[in-house]
Amino acid sequence: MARAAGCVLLCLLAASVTHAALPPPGGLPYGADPLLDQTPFALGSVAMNIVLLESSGLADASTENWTIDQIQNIRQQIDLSIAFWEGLTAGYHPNARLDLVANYVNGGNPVLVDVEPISRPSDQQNLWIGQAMAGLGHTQPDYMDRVRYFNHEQRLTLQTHWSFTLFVVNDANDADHRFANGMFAYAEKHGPFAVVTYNNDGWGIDRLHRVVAHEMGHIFGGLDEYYAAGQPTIFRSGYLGGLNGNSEMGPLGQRITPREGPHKLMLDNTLEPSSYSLVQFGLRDADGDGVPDILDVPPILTGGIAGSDPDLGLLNFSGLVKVAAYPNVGNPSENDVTINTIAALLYRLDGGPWTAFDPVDGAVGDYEEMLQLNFNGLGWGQHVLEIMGLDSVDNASNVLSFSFTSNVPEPGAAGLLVVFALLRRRPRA
Ligand SMILES: [Ca+2]
Ligand SMILES: [Ca+2]
Ligand SMILES: [Ca+2]
Ligand SMILES: [Ca+2]
Repeated sequence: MARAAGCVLLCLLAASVTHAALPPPGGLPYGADPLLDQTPFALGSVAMNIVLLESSGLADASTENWTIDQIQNIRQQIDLSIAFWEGLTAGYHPNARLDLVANYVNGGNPVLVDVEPISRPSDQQNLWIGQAMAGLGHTQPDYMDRVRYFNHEQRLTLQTHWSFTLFVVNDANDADHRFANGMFAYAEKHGPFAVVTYNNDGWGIDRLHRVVAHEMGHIFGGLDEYYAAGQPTIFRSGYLGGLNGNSEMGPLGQRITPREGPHKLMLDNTLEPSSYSLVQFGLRDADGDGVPDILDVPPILTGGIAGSDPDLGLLNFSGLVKVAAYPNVGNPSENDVTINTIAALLYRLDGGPWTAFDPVDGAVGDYEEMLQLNFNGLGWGQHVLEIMGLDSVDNASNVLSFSFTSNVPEPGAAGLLVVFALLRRRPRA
């Protein structure tokens, strides 16, 4: 959750709770479970489902009513949060960058609920989250599951890799701009949702973007760094299992000066994450090549010679190339996932130039591709065939290499022309 603005006592009240990109083939990142893996790291395209709650007055007195101006302010602030987050990955390979899709649910209109959320303790969120999700068609017994199903549905609709929901609660008339138990902004780690209010204690609407940016840090696996949150430096979090090294709480629970200073995203909502937070979000590129570690895993090519005839100069290769996922060391109970896809298949003959060819299904872009290469009429003598695959962030697979000796008499040039024509023929879907 976000640190309280102003006074330390309020901090103590606030206990811790815990697309420009290509669409994922089949609707899901490789290895991902629809409900379990919704925001494992801050890479790829993310549906940010924004739900504003409006009290109907049926169960509680309606003390808050959204105005058009307020909603406009929220949109402006969320745009700033998105710009900040996308900026964190701007230096990465285009197919590795974070791409947040602001998805204003219900046509941007507030969703009706019977309670007045801000007048209740935040731990009664099941009342209004459950009803809002039911209104959007999700009625699983557990209200958290309703959000997970909703997130996945939105991911499929928007063709994003990931998905989470941001609930925005109106507190314009509330005396302290906090829920009845002192809470005001919090998120579930790795999703499925975050909650903010309009003013968030003393932060105010003009700084909503900072509060939203902080809560998104939790969505992508980050821990709080302020002392009252109780997350010491020895805690680890995120897909990479990064240490909470900039925490104000030392290993023995003592208060310490944070290593990289107190003005950081997960400490006081400053728009500058500590280096530790970045690792928790999955934003580490150890070799500095623009491909973050989580995606810097080469695809794996397997295969062999499926047939050959030296007298005809005939050589057939058959194989499979598939992406590989970085291990989810921080959350072993969740899946190893990647957003990488196979982007190119290449072969070369006798050390010549690498030449692209199509997979068996006619188009690259899946997590795995079947390969077939058929040579006919290779000329007399020894030949070396090499094959490899590239993924969407330009990782090269292992290279498979095969030697072949042809008995076809010279000249073989005519035969090579035939080969080229075969290779470029695209199967029809
Ligand atoms: Ca109302
Ligand atoms: Ca209140
Ligand atoms: Ca790298
Ligand atoms: Ca394919």
